[in-house]
Amino acid sequence: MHSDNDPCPHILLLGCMSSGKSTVLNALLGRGVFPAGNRATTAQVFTIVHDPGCTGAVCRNPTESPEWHPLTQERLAAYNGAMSENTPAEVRLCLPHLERKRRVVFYDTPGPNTSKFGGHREETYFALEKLPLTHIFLVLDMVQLHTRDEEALLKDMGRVVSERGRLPVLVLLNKADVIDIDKESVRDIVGDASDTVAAHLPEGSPVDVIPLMSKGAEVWRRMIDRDPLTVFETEFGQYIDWRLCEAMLHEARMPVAIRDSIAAQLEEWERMRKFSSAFKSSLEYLARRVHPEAELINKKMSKILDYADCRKAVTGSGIPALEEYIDGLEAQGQSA
Ligand SMILES: Nc1nc2c(ncn2[C@@H]2O[C@H](COP(=O)(O)OP(=O)(O)OP(=O)(O)O)[C@@H](O)[C@H]2O)c(=O)[nH]1
Ligand SMILES: [Mg+2]
Repeated sequence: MHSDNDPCPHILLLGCMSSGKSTVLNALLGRGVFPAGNRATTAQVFTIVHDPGCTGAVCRNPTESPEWHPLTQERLAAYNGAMSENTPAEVRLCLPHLERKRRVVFYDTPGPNTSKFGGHREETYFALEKLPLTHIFLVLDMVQLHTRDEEALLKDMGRVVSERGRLPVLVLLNKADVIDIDKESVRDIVGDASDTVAAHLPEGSPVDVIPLMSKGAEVWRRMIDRDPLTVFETEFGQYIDWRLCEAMLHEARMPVAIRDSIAAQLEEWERMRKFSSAFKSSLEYLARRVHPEAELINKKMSKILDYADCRKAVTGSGIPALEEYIDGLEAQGQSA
């Protein structure tokens, strides 16, 4: 179905346990299919092939059988940990928000720092050392920077990058939603993360940084699709600090064209939100004063109002910036 020598980006998602690697994939897809949770969750490597020509999302576990099945959360949960060593389960899908018409291969890996499952570390290091990679997306948890585990992973990543040759690293600073913008500086956190990662890489290695709210993006995209959410997810999706989104966009270290594009989209959705809320106020006025049926219309309208909010929130989550970043990647420098 695809070959490892495919001249397209081959991206390793690397990071400590629970930093949000699988959630980034769910956010890109706009569905909650990749196993994610607050404990050591992904147990083996998953190969995810984005193919713009793919009409239905499918998956298979070559350890079990070569047959493809419709992609569901249940099926991936059943595969997770049931594969032979170094034999990734495979997913084939079309990520709906990537625009460039070419394949992109992602490898989701287990956080290597669980003391309970030694095999997780081996799987991840197999992926880091042996898979045909062109890029590393290093997912760091904003709440858990500078842990010993992170330090150990950065050291190993640096060693492998030196051995393998050119392998650009993009830092995804995830869980930005936990930042209290009145007390913490996004600029300082981004600068610190960038310096820390660069210090572990060969001199002059490029290190870009995109702050993300990947769980938020997943939830807002699912709200737009009317996908059933858990109570926790619904609550999670209620809150967003627009000042934080602005700061994330300003402080991200990525091509200027992406920043400009996202800033324009944010403005557009802000206009839509204002328009929607003005419209809603008029309808409320009508409902109260003039037309007894206006209340009904108003109920229908509130869905659209949620829509403009959700679209702006997704835009500010960093995930569309990541998508433009992926579209801009060149597969050069492929090693292995
Ligand atoms: N607050 C917040 N939580 C997030 C975010 N992204 C992910 N999480 C939560 O963090 C937990 C871990 O997410 P996963 O995606 O499973 O992390 P992972 O890196 O794949 O973890 P392993 O597979 O165990 O290595 C889950 O409970 C997610 O809901 C985010 O942007 N903000
Ligand atoms: Mg995972």
